[in-house]
Amino acid sequence: MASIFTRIVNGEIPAAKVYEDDLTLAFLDVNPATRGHTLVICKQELPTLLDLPPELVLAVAQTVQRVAGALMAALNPDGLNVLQNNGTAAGQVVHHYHVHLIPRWEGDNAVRHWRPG
Ligand code: DGP
Repeated sequence: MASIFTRIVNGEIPAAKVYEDDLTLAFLDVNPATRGHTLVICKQELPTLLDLPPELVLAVAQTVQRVAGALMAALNPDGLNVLQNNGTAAGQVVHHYHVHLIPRWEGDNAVRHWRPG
């Protein structure tokens, strides 16, 4: 069965898309830790970082950098977390490779209280 993120890629489930290219997609997290919490995925359904070929590692990293810049420009946070979970034991709930971009403001305590999933 296709992952929930593959269903977003295919347009079967709506998402607030932030950026898209041939290999990657960025959209807002449905359970945001802070305002602007965004996920960057590779469109191909691969479970973890360890499963990606080098060209997809690069493509996702480039999209992460691009979207990070856009979030900083749009929301003017004090900082930005880039987080990524691999495997259930590490907190990964959706087993389709993705990177969390979480804008941070001084004193927000957001990630301490946020649990992925
Ligand atoms: P992780 O625990 O790293 O696998 O994080 C999965 C994230 O995916 C979690 O923060 C919530 C988000 N998420 C799950 N289902 C959906 C969905 O259908 N739409 C969107 N936009 N985000 C989702």
